[in-house]
Amino acid sequence: MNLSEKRIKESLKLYFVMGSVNCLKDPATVLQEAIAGGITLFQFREKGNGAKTGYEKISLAKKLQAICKQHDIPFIVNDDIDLALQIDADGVHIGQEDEDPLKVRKKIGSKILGISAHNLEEAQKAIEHGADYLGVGPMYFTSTKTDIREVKGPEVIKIIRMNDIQIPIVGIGGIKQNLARNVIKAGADGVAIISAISQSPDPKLAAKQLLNEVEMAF
Ligand code: 3NM
Repeated sequence: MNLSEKRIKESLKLYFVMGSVNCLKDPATVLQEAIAGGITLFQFREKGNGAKTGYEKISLAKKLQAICKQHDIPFIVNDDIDLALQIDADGVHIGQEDEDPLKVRKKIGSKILGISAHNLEEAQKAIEHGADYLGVGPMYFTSTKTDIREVKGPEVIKIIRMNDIQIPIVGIGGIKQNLARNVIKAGADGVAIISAISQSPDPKLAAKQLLNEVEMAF
């Protein structure tokens, strides 16, 4: 899938990110419920203690990808470029500590490339390196990711936008329903969420409420 910048911005509105360790029940069920609630993009992020590897990881990726395909939700793979290529995912998301973005771009061609950035300098570099969108975080404190950077809040997105950077941006980290609005108001095109959806007793309702907050904030 080669999405235009406009379509990428639209699909970032409610970006659900997860892997099996983030879920309280079967990840396929969680994803289906989140889709029913209105998520607009999905990232498979199979990381952390107890994460699946090898065949099990590939098998889960394919299962979740098939669900996304049924509902026309683009499927992004975190970090694992080989997996993204093997299953023909719609894109990849990499962090500052991952593989060189220029090399990744060569490998993935026109697939979507998302890059994590934590400040203006990293944002500028990511754009030079061919990012299609930026994931900026952590917006708020989160215990979902252990190696997070200093929390600087939505202010970082404001600074990036003040420097005339128009690239699609999604805020990530500790975003709950009552905080989504601040992230959009700061200039993000959407919010990326793990636990507020994956750990909710009702992922469909959680997604619906988050989407509503985001849409009201534009
Ligand atoms: N990246 P939750 S914070 C995957 O700051 C990830 O770049 C972050 O999970 C960053 O929505 C984070 O549960 C975890 O807080 C997001």
